[in-house]
Amino acid sequence: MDRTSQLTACAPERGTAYDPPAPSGRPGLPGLPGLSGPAEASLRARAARVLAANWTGSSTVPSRSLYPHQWSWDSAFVAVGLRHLSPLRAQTELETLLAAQWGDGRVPHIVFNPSVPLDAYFPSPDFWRSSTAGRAAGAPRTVQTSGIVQPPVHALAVWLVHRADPVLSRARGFLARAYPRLAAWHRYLLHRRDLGGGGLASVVHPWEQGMDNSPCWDLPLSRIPPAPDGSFRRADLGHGAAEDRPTDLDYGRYVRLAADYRDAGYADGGGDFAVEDPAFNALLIASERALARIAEELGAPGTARRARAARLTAALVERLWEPASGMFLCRDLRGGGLLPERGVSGLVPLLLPELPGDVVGALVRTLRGPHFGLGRSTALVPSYDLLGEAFDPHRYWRGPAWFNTSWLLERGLRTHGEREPADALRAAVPALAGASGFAEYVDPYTGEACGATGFSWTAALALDLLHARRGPTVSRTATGAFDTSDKGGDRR
Ligand code: 9WN
Repeated sequence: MDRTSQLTACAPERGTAYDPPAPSGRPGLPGLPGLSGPAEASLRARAARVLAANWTGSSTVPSRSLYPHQWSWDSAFVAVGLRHLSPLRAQTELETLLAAQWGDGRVPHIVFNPSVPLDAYFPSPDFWRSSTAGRAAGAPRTVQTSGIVQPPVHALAVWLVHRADPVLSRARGFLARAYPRLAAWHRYLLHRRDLGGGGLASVVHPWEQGMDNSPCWDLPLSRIPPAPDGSFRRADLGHGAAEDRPTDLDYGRYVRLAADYRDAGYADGGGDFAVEDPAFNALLIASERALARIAEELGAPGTARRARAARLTAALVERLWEPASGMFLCRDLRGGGLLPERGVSGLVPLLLPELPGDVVGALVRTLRGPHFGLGRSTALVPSYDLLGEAFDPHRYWRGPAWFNTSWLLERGLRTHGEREPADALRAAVPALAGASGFAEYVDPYTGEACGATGFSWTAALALDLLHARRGPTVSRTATGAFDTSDKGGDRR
């Protein structure tokens, strides 16, 4: 791709009633100005309006137009931001999701809202047929869901939401009710999804990893015969620009994979796509550490969970670390090897405090070097290698920057004492979120809005980092006193 087309403006979805106006002018990248007090207050208010507009009464849709149901990892990120506005709504968000958990422990990637018309999103409930096709796997009867999963950020989110208001959390028994569900969720991933036998969880569909259209999937996906033309109707093209979305061929393959999984009763192990992904597993490990804290808060020992997190970290390094690339890569279990593409997923393990020092050093160099350009040519982390052949600054997960991955890497950098780049990300996330109208994602070079605007996790994570700029989390203890014990890393 030549540089001229890299600078072409994204074609964001037309504004809806939920989209707050973005200030005019381009954000200056990568040196973003600090926010003045009034600008910060106005940004908070705009972010809060996005979350209020996307709230359905029991959960938050990622986008009213493009994604009109509840999505799993979106809800976890949303709850992290909502906790600063309403700890009760944040708890409810996660409880609504966990209530749709299947008997085998999986937390579905979509919980469908029955009042939304079937043609508003594809694949719709009549495609997944969870309550019939998923019966053997224990799909709930009262709510329709998809049958695949998304990254397990939930225990981390539950812990952070609890920390925002421990008094309310204890009064509602929030942790006590969430804990068994989260434990079953992790059990499902660690047992049913250890398809490679090395201890890590595998994803069986690109949508499960959350970075749907990443070039990391091109090779494993190329083996999948697409669903026949005309056998499905995409709803996403009615909202987004076709040139920014996955191609029809890739969509056909997504549909085929999902239909095969459904037709096998959502039983694990037999599918043609199985990949061990660094971000998915890093989030599982971070969440396992959060589960240890939750267990301790409930008066149970967390030691076994901490030991498991340490073992999983070692397995992650052993199976997915690639020293020559200076980052983690995906392992294709059906093709038998590490996939060479550099996706942002391979940097996310920076979140983990027990990573060996040489791995941390190499990850930070890769993040700031020519492949991701952080602090040099980019202010947010691109979703894919700036130098990769498949790089496209506008196409879904093939180059643009998403706000959730930058939020995760801010946390990772801070965990390892990399204060300067962490501070820069802490400033860039809210500034670019506001300037883009809380876009779903942005061009990594220009910060221009792509995809939906008024996107929930963008607003939520901007709020969270605005809050973090004020200093350590201050929350009430059981006695009503203020507790300032959170000091960064996984205490945040
Ligand atoms: C499929 C909701 C979801 C995000 C994913 C993002 C996109 C869906 C789609 O939207 O995926 O799950 O239709 O493209 O890739 O990360 O959770 O915001």
